[in-house]
Amino acid sequence: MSGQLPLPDLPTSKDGPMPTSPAVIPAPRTVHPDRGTTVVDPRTLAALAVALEPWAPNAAHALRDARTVGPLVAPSGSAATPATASLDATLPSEGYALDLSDAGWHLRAGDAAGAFYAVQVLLQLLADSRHDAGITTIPAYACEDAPTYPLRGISFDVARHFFGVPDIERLVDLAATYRLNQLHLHLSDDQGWRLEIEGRPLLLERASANDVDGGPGGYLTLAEYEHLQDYAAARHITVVPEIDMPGHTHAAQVAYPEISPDGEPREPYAGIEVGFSNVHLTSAETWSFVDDVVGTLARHTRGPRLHLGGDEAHTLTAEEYAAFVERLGIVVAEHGKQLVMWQEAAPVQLPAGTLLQFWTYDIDTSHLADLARERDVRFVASPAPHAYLDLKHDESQELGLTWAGTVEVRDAYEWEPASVLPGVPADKIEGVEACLWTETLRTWDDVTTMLLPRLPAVASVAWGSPRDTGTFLESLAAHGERWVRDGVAFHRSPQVPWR
Ligand code: TNX
Repeated sequence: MSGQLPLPDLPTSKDGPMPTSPAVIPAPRTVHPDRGTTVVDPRTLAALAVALEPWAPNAAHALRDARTVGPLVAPSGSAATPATASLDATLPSEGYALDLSDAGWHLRAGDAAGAFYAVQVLLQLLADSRHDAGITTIPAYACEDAPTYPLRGISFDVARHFFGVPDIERLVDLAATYRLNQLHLHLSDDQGWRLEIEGRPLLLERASANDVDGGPGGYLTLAEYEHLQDYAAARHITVVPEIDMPGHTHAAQVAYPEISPDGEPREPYAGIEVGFSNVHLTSAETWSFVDDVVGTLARHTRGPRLHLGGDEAHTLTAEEYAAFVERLGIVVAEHGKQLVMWQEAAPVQLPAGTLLQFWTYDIDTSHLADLARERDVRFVASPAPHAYLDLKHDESQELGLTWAGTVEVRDAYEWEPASVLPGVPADKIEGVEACLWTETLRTWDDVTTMLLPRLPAVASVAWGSPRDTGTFLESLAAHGERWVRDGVAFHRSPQVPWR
């Protein structure tokens, strides 16, 4: 876990003319003022990758995929700009410093993750490079940077509509660009079950070939799940799997009717209602099922955390809910993992170190401050009006929901985690997670249309970037050019001065 650094007071540009700052998102903490440009030489890039390889191989690998605007050739008749890359123990975990000029390209980082993030910044500069008379240049950039929050995530609902390995990989790539470090996969819901579970073959046979509107559905095998974790780890991203209980369980009940309160068979569900299902709370059948599920997740998840849902169990009384969730916490602890739950679980006695994910103001939040003071719990901020990227950008957008209003790019950018969780002190906030639910999203283009340009906004909040809306929106315009080049669908928010 990285330490929390105080944010420096940086001047903002709100009053002056629009700056033409390099389009780096999230903006680093400290960026040195305009120092002109530096020539991009492929030999310098290669030397930097070689220097990174021994201690930051993921960063070296990412750098070898660097792309520039126009062909990249070594300037004739001159020696290459030298490059160095070093591990610097004085920098915080995930922190880094870059100093790029024609005198030398220098990278320092507190650890391999920091080096990876430095390279992500460099890749953004290269993607926005200038190419003139055969010479490629980028700004002579120098910055020092570290994240404020140790957890910076994106959650992806592959239960309402299934998205498989290639799409999840693409999402990991996008998350890495914006220096996120957690991918939370929502792997079960009323409409479908999406992960192979040892000893429970009927989950895949009976409860996965369905999604909202009766689409084909799908699932991840455990081998695919392991592969995705490797893919994510190579980008310094940890996967947190979520299986939702004790509500959102209709699909599980289709597969194993004996875990239902009435034990009756059920047909697959293809609607988008929430809050109507729950498992039998105390039966041996249910708890043997829970043990199989948590056991499989624990054995096959590399990261320390398992998310067990706990949201919208509207069919239960508070006492029934608390008894079930308390026992769930014990099972997860017995399997050696840390628990994450949606905020509804706040009143329940949960294992020390549990993370509670805040998402809505629609349920009573008055107890959160007491809880933060009295118990060993920490919070993840996913407030729907800012971080729910499945909500429409504006009323005219066809995709998306509106239950918590609309979320324009400025709404996703202009907020502070410590101000949105009522009464919770900043040091109890582990981080920020953007959420992408997929009731209305069917294709990868739908996914990126909702994520872009808002994921970079939430990522800036999660990183703890010094906020400057004008500069940020300008930077998005530069990133938009790249999305156009790469054929990535995005929402042309009228708030962004697209180029
Ligand atoms: C609320 S967020 C839900 C999800 C829906 C989402 C739609 C949460 C913990 N529950 O079941 O998909 O809203 O925005």
